[in-house]
Amino acid sequence: MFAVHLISFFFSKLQEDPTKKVDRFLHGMRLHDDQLGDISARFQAEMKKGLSAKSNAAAAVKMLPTHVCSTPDGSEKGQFLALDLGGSKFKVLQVKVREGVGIKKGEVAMEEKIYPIPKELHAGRAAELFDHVSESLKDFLHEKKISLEKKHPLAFTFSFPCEQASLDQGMLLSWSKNYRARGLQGKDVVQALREAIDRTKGMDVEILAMVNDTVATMMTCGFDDQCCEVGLIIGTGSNACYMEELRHIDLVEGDEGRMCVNTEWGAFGDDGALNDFVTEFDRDVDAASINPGKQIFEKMISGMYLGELVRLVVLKMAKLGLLFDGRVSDALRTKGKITTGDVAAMEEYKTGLNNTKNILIQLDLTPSLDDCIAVQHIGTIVSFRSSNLVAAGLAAILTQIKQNRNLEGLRITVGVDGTVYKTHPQYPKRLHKVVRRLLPECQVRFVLSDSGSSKGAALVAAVAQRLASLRRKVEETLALFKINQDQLQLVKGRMRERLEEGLKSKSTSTIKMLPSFVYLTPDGTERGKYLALDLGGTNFRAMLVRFKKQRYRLYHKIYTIPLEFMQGTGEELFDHLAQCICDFLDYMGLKKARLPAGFTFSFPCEQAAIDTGTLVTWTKGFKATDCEGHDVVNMLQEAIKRRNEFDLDIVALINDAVGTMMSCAYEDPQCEIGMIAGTGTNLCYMEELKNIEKIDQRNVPTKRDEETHEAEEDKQNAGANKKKTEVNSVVSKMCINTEWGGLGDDGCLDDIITSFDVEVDKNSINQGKQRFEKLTSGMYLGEIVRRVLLDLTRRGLLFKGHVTETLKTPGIFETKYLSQIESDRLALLQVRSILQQLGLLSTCHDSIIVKAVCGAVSRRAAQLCGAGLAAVVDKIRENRKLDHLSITVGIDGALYKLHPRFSQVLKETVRDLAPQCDVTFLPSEEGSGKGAALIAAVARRKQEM
Ligand code: 0WK
Ligand code: 0WK
Ligand code: BGC
Ligand code: BGC
Repeated sequence: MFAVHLISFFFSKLQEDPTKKVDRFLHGMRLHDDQLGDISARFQAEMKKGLSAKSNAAAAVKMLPTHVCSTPDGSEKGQFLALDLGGSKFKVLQVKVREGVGIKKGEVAMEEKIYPIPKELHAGRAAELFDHVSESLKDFLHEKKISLEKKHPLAFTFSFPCEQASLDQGMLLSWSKNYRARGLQGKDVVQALREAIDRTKGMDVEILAMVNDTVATMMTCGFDDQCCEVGLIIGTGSNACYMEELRHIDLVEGDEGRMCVNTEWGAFGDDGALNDFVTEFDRDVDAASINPGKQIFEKMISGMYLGELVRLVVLKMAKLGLLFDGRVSDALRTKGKITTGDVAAMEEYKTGLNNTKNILIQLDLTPSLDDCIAVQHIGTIVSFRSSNLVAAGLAAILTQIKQNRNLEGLRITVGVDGTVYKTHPQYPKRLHKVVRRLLPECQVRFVLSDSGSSKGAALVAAVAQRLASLRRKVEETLALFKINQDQLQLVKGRMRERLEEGLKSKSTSTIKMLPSFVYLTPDGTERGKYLALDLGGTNFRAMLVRFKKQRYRLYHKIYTIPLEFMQGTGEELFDHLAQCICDFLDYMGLKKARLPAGFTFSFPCEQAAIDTGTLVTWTKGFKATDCEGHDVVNMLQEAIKRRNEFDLDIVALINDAVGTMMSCAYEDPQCEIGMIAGTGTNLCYMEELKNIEKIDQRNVPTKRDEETHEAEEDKQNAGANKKKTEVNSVVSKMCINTEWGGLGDDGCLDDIITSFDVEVDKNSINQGKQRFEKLTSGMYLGEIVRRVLLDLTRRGLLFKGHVTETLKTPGIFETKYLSQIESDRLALLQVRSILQQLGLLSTCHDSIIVKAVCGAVSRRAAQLCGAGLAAVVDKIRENRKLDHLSITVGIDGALYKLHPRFSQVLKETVRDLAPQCDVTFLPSEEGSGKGAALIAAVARRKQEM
């Protein structure tokens, strides 16, 4: 019988090939690559519309954030219950990921049971549908003898468009496919399931994650293939998800890392974007569907509709006499009579034609061979168009990923599931071919999700569980650096007590409160040329400052201080300084000038006068020998003498905080505080002389002393100075260099010092000293961060637990990295490249944690400095018996100037802790050099008197 058919087939070849008439009839469905390229571009445009906050609401393609931020990384483990609802089969499963009896290492074992969903529940009340789901779950626990007592984490695959604010919450936007249960749209699906489980009673289930089936499929395939970053469903419905850059997802906070986006591409065209490709048959399918106007793209490609499309085409051609000699049967007129399964059967290699015949006969038709060939070809065109359209959508997604990563080509895997893809013989091959034709520069691998999506859902739940416990553990560590308002008030109080104590003559305070013998801030009358020398935390600067009519010129040169001089002998260190000065004077052609000099020495010095000072103790990275207890001005003079190439008249020795205050006071007379937030930390301020018990008040100069000579010079413009000279009052204030870095050396900060701080102190060159500085300054913040990162890595919470030599290297994590890593401008990728430079390979998630650690450490530093400053400004306000004080703080140091958030947190903390003070921060432009020259100018004038 069949042979006869074959012969007449060849005979008919001589007649017109029946497929030709079908090709003509369905030319609107036969899409060539340009059209597919166009559809792909349209879809990518729709994707961008869905991702952007501005256009998302109106976008047809919703691009729903899924809060799945990483594909499986091999560390997921645990036992989970899983529900898989929304595809052709509702399944309840138990998934054991690398854990549990008889699970081979790295393996996942699953037990599942399919529970039919009675048709009426598809369109009934959602509560009933979920009761059925929950009762099925309970039945499954019974059947699999899974204890009802134990708390079971559950992963829920729900294959409908949901707007999710987190993994364990999701509002149903609309039903699709053959579901339209009432009372759930706009509601939280997870909550509805929880309520149903509560109604069913007798189960203790914790719903950890709800995912779309595309996401679960991507994760399932990602378990074995790390390149799997796209999930594709071509089943009853159709949809795709992929890993998008977080910075492109406006609806989710943060721009760091990636997040899986559920495109819900089924709705592509709902806004008419595909009207020029939608055929009359598509419109008929849509009109007869339960959601007309919705899911246009899905209705052109997915299993729920392909069979119907074929039926409508066959019906139309039959009516037009192009098939079955125009005879039409009721069956052919009946919706759903040709299923997508039938279409797949028609396309079976060998049996396709015969299957077609049988299908048509079942439709009470008596098809000729040509009819069978034609109908088979209709099936081919309809399913071919489906795979072409899916390819176009996929090409848009892969192009988006390629562009996101600025790549020429892309090597990626697509995880696929769905009855159409799985059961339609030709579908996979066709899809792969067209994708590779549309994207020749990409290497796209397709992996079929062999065991359904619940493995993936369980992995998401495992990730959620792990991330939750990881986040909890990281949060616990970061919480150690959190300082609340009460604690800050305590620090402010402790700072205040020790400021007061430090002013006393026999003070035991760890805050040394060193008199600076600087009484007045500049008044703009300074004249002349001065050399300013500035030994700070990281380098040495020599400057020439020339003051003229309230203006100044400044030339400077910076010299590094090699470590061997910082920690060598005092002689070597000061010889190095002398050599730098010599080089500078040579460069300025002033070797013969014997200039008056101001020496900024950023270490605690006990001074008896403005031009002498004994180094009390080294701080920061310095520990040159034979310096502590010695007069640093002498040591420099000795070195200059030893060099015997130039001579200097060092008329002032000041601390960098004092120099900074003077520099800024030159611009803003209200500046009476100098603060350094740099390698080290310190603050000075103008204290009432009467409060400084430790100095001999008799040696206090009068204002005249401080101002007289101007009178001579300005006799010309007598009027102006007339008022000044008459006042011969005693100066009332002196600048005190607090050396607040020592707060806590008496243990008064032990309640906020963490074990990491203790380690940093123990491994510093001045253990037990400068505890406040070691919590707040640039020399130490990077090291604190490194030790926290080391601890988190050792606990497996970071860098996959790989403790690299780099991470074990003290001082490797410089504080400048904090400033870089915390800057908002820096995308996570750049954070990763900083970590890479440090030899630390990191994931996006790692970098988020590193950034959080940097933020916690720098925030605490700024808050503590804010508490300290609040203590000082409140003291000054009370000194002056003011209800309200306006004052300016001259500030310098790389931490204040370069860190993206330090200055803001410092300002906020002072405002909160000293509400009666209005504090203005004035960053010092030229460093403390100008300040040193100003003080030198005042000091020199006094000498000449
Ligand atoms: C099997 C997955 C399920 C998904 C389904 C889609 O486990 O999550 O919804 O594939 O294909 P369908 O069953 O609709 O053909
Ligand atoms: C610049 C000043 C200098 C001070 C330094 C502090 O001119 O006196 O020591 O700031 O900042 P650091 O260099 O420690 O960041
Ligand atoms: C739903 C998607 C789902 C797809 C495949 C569509 O109708 O809107 O959420 O992923 O079907 O099941
Ligand atoms: C020193 C201070 C200096 C501060 C800032 C501290 O280590 O003890 O004298 O002002 O660093 O440079």
